Amino acid sequence: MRTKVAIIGSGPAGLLLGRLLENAGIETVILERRSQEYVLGRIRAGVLEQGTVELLDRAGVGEKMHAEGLVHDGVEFCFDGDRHRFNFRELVGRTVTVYGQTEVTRDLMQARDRSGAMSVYEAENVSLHDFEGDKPKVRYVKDGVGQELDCDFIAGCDGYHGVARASVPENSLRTFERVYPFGWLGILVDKPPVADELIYAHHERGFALCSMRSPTRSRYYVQVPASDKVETWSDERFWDELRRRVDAETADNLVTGPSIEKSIAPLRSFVAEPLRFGRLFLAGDAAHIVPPTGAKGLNLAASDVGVLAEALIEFYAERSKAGIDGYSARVLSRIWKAERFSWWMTSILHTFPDTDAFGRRIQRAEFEHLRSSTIAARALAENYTGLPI
Ligand code: RFL
Ligand code: PHB
Repeated sequence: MRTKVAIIGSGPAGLLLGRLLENAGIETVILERRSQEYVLGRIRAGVLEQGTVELLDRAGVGEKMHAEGLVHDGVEFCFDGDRHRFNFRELVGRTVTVYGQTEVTRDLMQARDRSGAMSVYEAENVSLHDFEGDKPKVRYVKDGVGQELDCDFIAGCDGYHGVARASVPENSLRTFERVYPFGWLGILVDKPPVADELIYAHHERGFALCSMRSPTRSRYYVQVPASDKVETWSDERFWDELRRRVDAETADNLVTGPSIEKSIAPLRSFVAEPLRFGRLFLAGDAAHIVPPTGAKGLNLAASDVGVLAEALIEFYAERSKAGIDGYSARVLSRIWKAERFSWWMTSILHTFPDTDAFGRRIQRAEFEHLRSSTIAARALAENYTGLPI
């Protein structure tokens, strides 16, 4: 079998890259380890930057997002019960859209199904070969039968635990990492959200986030120690803890109910460099991880593949290697800025086991600066709504 671009992974990065390339007449095959249902069952990101919305529009999959997504002009911070709203539209003239990763993934999968492009789900033992030369190939097993896919390029869009980054010789890759001593316990509930916009709450008991998926479906998170097990968190315990970390008005207005999903996500910052090895590219979570505090993971995945698609389209149209040669440096510049923002948001909003009284005063001073200085607030708004590529 032969294709132009073999894409490993059917998450948002792989699916969006596939869509952008197929729209330009470049044939792709997506190989995904899991089933389609499994991929759609993962509850993850909720906030899309304006640039991500524009890219999904360009890919021709924006219709449902515009019909059902919630455009938010700002977010609120709640620091030890004191609330402050950041109005992004006023500060930087930009907004974000609340539309779940599950929906983005479903829209992209449906568009791919309609186009007839090939996706292989439950592809086992995917392995990458000869990407340092001109004729890379990918081997995999489907229904017990070994397969080989010849291609021009391989896009590693297979997430943090994928095979693509692991296939790169260790001495060709430099990695940078920070692991945080806590995770986010998240629940999804079919009840209306407590507020019109997201509330990021700092409290000495730990961080909390009030988010949403729709006018009738809410998503809430509380910071928990990295060692906590989800089984020890009954719904009641979760709601009690959330109420203690937000202001009194929010606590009173919470509409609680049985959780329909509950899971703990560890927090990590990670970057690999470079992101191109001959004819193999890394994009999305395969290349970098951010803690979810800045809502950047899915958005970075989208901007990576936006740049990669442009580079590959240029290669096929003009036989120019300029775009693919520049891919790694171009995306890493934006990735590091998003890493910095996500690390900073995490640092000011969470309670760290080793934070002393001095550290707590510094966190408070960050909040006071943000709420009293339009310049500081504009920097927050510029980063949250998305830096240009
Ligand atoms: P994904 O989504 O992990 O998809 C990778 C796919 O590759 C498959 N795969 C393989 N396929 C073939 N062979 C192999 N050997 C393979 N190994 C793996 C996997 O099965 C999977 O289907 O990566 P991608 O596409 O790069 O997308 C990245 C995003 O999923 C991620 O960055 C975001 O979810 C992060 N994130 C958030 N991002 C935001 O922009 N805004 C948010 O509000 C936000 N909130 C979050 C988040 C992530 C969270 N968790 C659970 C990590 C909230 C949470 C709780
Ligand atoms: C979410 O709704 O899942 C969400 C929102 C904002 C974040 C992280 C996660 O920063």
